[in-house]
Amino acid sequence: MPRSIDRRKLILGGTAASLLAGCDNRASAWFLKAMERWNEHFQAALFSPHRLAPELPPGTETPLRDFPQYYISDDLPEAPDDWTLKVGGIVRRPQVLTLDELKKMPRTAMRIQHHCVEGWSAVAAWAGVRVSDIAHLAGLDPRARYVEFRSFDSGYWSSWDLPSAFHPQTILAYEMDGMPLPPGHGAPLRLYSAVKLGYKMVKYLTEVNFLPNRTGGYWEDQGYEWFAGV
Ligand SMILES: Nc1nc2c(c(=O)[nH]1)N[C@H]1C(S)=C(S)[C@@H](COP(=O)(O)O)O[C@H]1N2
Ligand SMILES: [Mo]
Repeated sequence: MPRSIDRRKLILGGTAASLLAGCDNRASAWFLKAMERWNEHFQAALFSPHRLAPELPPGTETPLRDFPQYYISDDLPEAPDDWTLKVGGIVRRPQVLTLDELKKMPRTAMRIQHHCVEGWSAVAAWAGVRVSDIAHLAGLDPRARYVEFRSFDSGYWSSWDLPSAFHPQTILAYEMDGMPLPPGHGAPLRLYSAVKLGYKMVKYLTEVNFLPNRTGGYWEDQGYEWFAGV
């Protein structure tokens, strides 16, 4: 009896050890991908498009000077004078929107906490246009399942599942703490959401593309989790 238990331990131990040590790289890569997919399904199943994240009371904002500014470019990304937002992919009415046009659309405001995977968090009040309102304006094709966000910051980008993008607390923000979005935080327009980690919230937006297929992102293509729900 003790001998057969030892044998089982040995077999299990051997399999786990070869995966962990990366002896068989293809097998362990496959295993990690499978785990990520499983985890993503699990998170997507827990995710409710109707559940609102708690908002924070006025006065809880992190002082602006203490709210970190992250961009991959060497220098502060600067919007061109003729900046517009292009809305495309599989939509019936592709759009090219100016900031004024965006500001005339229904406004959504929220005061929420930011979570960066690097271990910091901060609070700000954001205001802008819901991604769902943008999709409505552009006439979303029912085959769309994902949406890609692109920026003028050295090609930084990300892609999202539609339920998260259409959550009522997912907006394209042009205002932070009652002021025009500062250059360090993504001026003139950035994605902001209560339901995703920091790296999903693309700043310095140029394009929103609704797609039938899932793509990647700047950090996602380097191994960061794709779903990245909060
Ligand atoms: N265009 C662009 N968007 C971006 C990034 C970036 O480098 N470039 N960094 C992401 C990361 S990792 C985080 S945590 C947040 C940081 O937002 P903040 O600069 O307003 O704190 O922006 C996200 N969006
Ligand atoms: Mo981040």
